[in-house]
Amino acid sequence: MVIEAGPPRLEDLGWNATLADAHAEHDLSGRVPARVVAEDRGSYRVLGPAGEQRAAVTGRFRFETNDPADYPAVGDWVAVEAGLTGDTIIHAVLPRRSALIRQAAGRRTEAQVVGANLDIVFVVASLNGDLNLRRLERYVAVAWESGAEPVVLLSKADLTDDVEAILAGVSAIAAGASVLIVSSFDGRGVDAVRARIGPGRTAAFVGSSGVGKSTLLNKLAGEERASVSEIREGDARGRHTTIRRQIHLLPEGGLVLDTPGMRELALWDGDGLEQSFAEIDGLAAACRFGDCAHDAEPGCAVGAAIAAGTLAVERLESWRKLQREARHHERQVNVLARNEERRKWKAISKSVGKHMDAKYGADRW
Ligand SMILES: Nc1nc2c(ncn2[C@@H]2O[C@H](COP(=O)(O)OP(=O)(O)O)[C@@H](O)[C@H]2O)c(=O)[nH]1
Ligand SMILES: [Mg+2]
Ligand SMILES: [Zn+2]
Repeated sequence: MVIEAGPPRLEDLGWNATLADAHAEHDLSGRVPARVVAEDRGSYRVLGPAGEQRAAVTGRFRFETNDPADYPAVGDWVAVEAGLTGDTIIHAVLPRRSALIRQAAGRRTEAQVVGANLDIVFVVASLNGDLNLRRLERYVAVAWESGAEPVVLLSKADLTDDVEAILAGVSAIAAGASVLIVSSFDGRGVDAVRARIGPGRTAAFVGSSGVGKSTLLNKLAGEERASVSEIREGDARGRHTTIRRQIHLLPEGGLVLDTPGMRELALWDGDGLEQSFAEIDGLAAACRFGDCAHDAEPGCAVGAAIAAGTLAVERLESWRKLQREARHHERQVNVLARNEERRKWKAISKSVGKHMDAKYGADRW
């Protein structure tokens, strides 16, 4: 690929005064800022005024960092130093303004940062006929949780004549997020998406695989950046062709993070639920009992809304399910945190003990 415009300026990548202050505060003299644009099992690509380079964290960083969520993630701003040979060295991660976090796949309870410093999270769902409102609801909750602005993108608009009916259902669960209709095939809505991103801003595309995220990215970029998996409509299980997460700089400005379809998108904590299910929270405030479980109690405003048909019972069920999930997860995290605390205190008291022994003799205290 021919690079015509040369390396981007920091502002094009989203650099701002807050980040500049953080960078100065960290006393990172001699280190320059760069943005992590790709990650693949501990190996990074960073983009800065020096162009795009391979990068790795220092041994010291590894030694001092226990929580996987504190490692650089795609979208992070990092302080780097050019290595004499080989990889650029990452010394520090600057504080994140927002982070899209999911529970890492598998059995271990671990936060995985899908994208950092995002301005907008596009939750993409296809209008091809098997739009799953419950799954969409979950994605919107995770998007709210990130601290970025969630926007629902209904893709493949060329495949349906019934946008209005679907739109009504989606708006009911979108919870304050705006909803855009797009088709990468006929071009509908693509400019609106581009306008939402805008120069210096970072957007992420999330959603099941096969919904058209990579195709839309290519459309926005005006060239093939990500490979598209050919799926037959009616067999919507797209193959995973977007292997790694990567941020792409758009020609008119703005950055897009394309993500592979995520099978397990569990809520990290319950923070996003209040916003995603704001109408249920609002109703609950009017229940007669403060601890109403909305389970046939007298004076239950949630039950009344269901009876009146203004609240869908499925919506209440998803809210309950996601809350249970968040609570379960919180418990797991607490157990892990306690174990970690215990381990730390053991180490500290051991070393304090040694220190006291040396100073006062082992039998003096
Ligand atoms: N009809 C229609 N098909 C689309 C559209 N966008 C993507 N596709 C098709 O959907 C399939 C999956 O697209 P892809 O971009 O790989 O989805 P991703 O997994 O979300 O990245 C491919 O066969 C695309 O050609 C669209 O706007 N309209
Ligand atoms: Mg893709
Ligand atoms: Zn109630």
